[in-house]
Amino acid sequence: MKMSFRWYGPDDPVTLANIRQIPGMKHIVSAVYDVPVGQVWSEESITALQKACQEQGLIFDVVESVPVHEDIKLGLPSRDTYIENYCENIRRLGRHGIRCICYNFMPIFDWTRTDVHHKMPDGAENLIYDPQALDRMDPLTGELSLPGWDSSYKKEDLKKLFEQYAAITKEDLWENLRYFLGKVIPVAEECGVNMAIHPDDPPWDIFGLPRLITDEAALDRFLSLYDSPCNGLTFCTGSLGSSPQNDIPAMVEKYSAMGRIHFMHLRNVKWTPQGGFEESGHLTENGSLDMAAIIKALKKTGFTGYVRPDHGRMIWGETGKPGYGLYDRALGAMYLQGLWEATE
Ligand code: DNO
Repeated sequence: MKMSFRWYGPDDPVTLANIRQIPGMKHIVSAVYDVPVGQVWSEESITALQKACQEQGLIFDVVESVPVHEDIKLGLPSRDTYIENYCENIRRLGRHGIRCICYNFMPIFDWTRTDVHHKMPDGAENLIYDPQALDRMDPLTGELSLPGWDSSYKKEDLKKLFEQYAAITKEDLWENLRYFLGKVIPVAEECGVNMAIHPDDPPWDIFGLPRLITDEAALDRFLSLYDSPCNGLTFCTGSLGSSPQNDIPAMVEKYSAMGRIHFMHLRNVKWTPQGGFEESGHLTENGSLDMAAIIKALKKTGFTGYVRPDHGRMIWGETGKPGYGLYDRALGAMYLQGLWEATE
């Protein structure tokens, strides 16, 4: 496995100089953040990221994310222009040494939590999802601040998007995903780039919006939409694992054996009696997932793709982007590498 760390670019309070000091850390996962969704990334911005990583002895070869414009998900006539821009981004990134692109196909909202500063008994802060709290949130009237949330939306844009999604079914969304893959995967193949869809987080519908990538049946269906090694997965244990119905070690073993996992997001979650979850420390005993069994499944299937320690808690007084501080993710990286070494 290739150990990587997500870095939000020069504005990230976590610096590359910090990241390089984490033992075993070699690869950087990043993105160009100053371009609106759907536009082409400038060669200069990509080169600048690449250069900054090289200067710290790190390799920038994974992008998370090239976001998919809502018109593509909605299947609007304008989608072809946005898909062409997407393909151009794949070409440019491929030329700059990017081997894996992570993206998602969730309508409007990316990952969603109901509290990103939840105090744990030990004083750490974590992120939680409480279904009752979600029911009380109204994205159209309330002041919304979600972690994976594009804050550039105005209320009226959002209202229009909700109306547009009300007119499409889950099957329409699958069809729009198939159309997208039909155009981008051949380009990815030519450029030697692996596309890796991120599962929906949480893996169920929210705010009445349809979500697709939620369980094993959905992953099977997704992979069969375009049968190419380049059409693969970001297997996020915390996203799929927040549903107790998903057997995470078995799913990891299955898709890794097929060679269709290009990127692993590794973190633990703890299910709550209310049907929600808390993001716990990475350790198996902290949550509901068997992290050692997941690593063993990767080892058994000869996994050589990218791995990153996913969300950490905020500990030791650190402040910053919820889920993306330095300290707890660094602890996660060490724990995961320890498990990996123990399997050798
Ligand atoms: C959350 C992340 C997601 C992920 C996107 C991929 O922490 O894993 O926001 O980057 O869903 O497009």
